[in-house]
Amino acid sequence: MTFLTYRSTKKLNKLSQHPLDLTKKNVVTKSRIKKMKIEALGFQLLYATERVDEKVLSTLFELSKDADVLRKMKEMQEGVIINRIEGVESENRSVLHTATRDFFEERMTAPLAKKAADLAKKEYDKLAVFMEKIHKNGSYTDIIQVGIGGSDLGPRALTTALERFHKPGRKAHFISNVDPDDSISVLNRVDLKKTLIVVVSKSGETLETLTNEAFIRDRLKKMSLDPKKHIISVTGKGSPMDDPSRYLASFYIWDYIGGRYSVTSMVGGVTLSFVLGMEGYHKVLWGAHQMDRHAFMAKEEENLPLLSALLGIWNRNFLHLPTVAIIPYSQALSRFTAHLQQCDMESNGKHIDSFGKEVEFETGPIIWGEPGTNGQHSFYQMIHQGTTTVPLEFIGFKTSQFGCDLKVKETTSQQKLLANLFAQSIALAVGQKSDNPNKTFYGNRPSRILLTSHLDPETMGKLLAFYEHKVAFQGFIWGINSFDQEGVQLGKVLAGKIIDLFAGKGEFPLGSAYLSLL
Ligand code: G6Q
Repeated sequence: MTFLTYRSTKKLNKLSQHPLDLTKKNVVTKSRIKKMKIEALGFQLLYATERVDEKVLSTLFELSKDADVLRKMKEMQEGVIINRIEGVESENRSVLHTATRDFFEERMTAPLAKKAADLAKKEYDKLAVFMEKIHKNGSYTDIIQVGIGGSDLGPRALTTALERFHKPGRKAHFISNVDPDDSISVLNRVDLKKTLIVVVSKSGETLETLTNEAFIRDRLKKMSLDPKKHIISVTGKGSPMDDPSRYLASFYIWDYIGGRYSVTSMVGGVTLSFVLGMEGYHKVLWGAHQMDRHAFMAKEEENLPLLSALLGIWNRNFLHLPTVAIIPYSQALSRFTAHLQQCDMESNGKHIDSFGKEVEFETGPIIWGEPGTNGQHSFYQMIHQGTTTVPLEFIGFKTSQFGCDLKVKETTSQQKLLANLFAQSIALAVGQKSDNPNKTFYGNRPSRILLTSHLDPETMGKLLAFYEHKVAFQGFIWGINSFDQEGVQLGKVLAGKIIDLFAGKGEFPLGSAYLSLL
């Protein structure tokens, strides 16, 4: 059976002919808002403003059973080889990012998962010893993470989100782009004498990262600084970067940890433990681990990432909405949507299923977003009155991170922030009738809110894993492989050919045409 042939899919198709009209009187009511929610691990997922009724919901849960997603989630975490396309050449391996945080009391017992978790714990312990030395030594104040894509976005998002918890006097910087201005602007900001550089590349052969490493080595040399006292590597065993003699310290990751799922591995671990301390990084892992277990152990009806995945499928495949805006009402999460954009679009932007067959339905939507309330003063016009309906996923916190706030006109800034979040979800759902077409809001623009108390390292870990598993659940339902990324290869190959042209080598007529315009 496949997504299109499940009985539940057929039922949902019928139900989608007349989706719930949120603009009708007495639909979005106080009792609906209080009732349409699930709660777990300190999070509430509020979905009263989605276009679903009880019938649609129960059928969505049928869909999750038809696709057997809880079993698949468990199998993923056990190390079953799910990163594969049947019958054609593919990566053909396990997907075990959850092993990078599976060293708490309750652990996976399947041999592959256990082995992966043991290896991850070994790296974690090695990091703890290294960080202890670094902290004692006290001569490093800054760290620069050099990496791109999965080796940049997640670590950058979490480091930014947890700035409130950074140790005093510790700063993190990131260089990702091969644009030389990216390197130079960071290098101009730090005192390299007091700076650690962590070069992160799973493959050890990414053009941008190797170029930027060379850029930094050159700078260190010019300052008569020894790279071996400053540069740390994180890479795969046997990669071109796997040469511990060139680095102050070397850490490993494995091929079964996808780049975009690697935040909790050493890919994010070095920078996070530098700024948060080992205990802060440990809390992130603990949070993620709790969500990992919840994702396969909680019943369908109580499962946070699964419900979010199902509501997303309803919007994408049955209401045919092409995009999703993820809007955190939290400045700390200003880089989080960029990470989720990669996590979701690189995972589920696929045109074939796991059997190599062309899919005849829509897969991953376009993911984008910026924090609220800022977005309200920019693209919300289109969201409220444009011709494309954009479902929203809001993230909100009851209290601020710093706890430093001021009452202005009887309310705190945090209350104003939350007021805006709730107002938007209501306005988008119910709309506004008016005789003036310019002031008419059609409503029926779906949204849901993931609400929790505050953003700390443990919550951040949960939030990260919530989204990783939401993406995985959607892939399981569609029957696609969410864990490879062939789509980024072609551009890389052609860039290589054009780089050759710059170096006076090779032939590539279309590339030469561009070069002739320079
Ligand atoms: C993520 C992708 C991709 C990758 C980067 C960097 O899932 O595979 O974004 O992370 O291309 O790759 P390296 O870590 O190998 O340099």
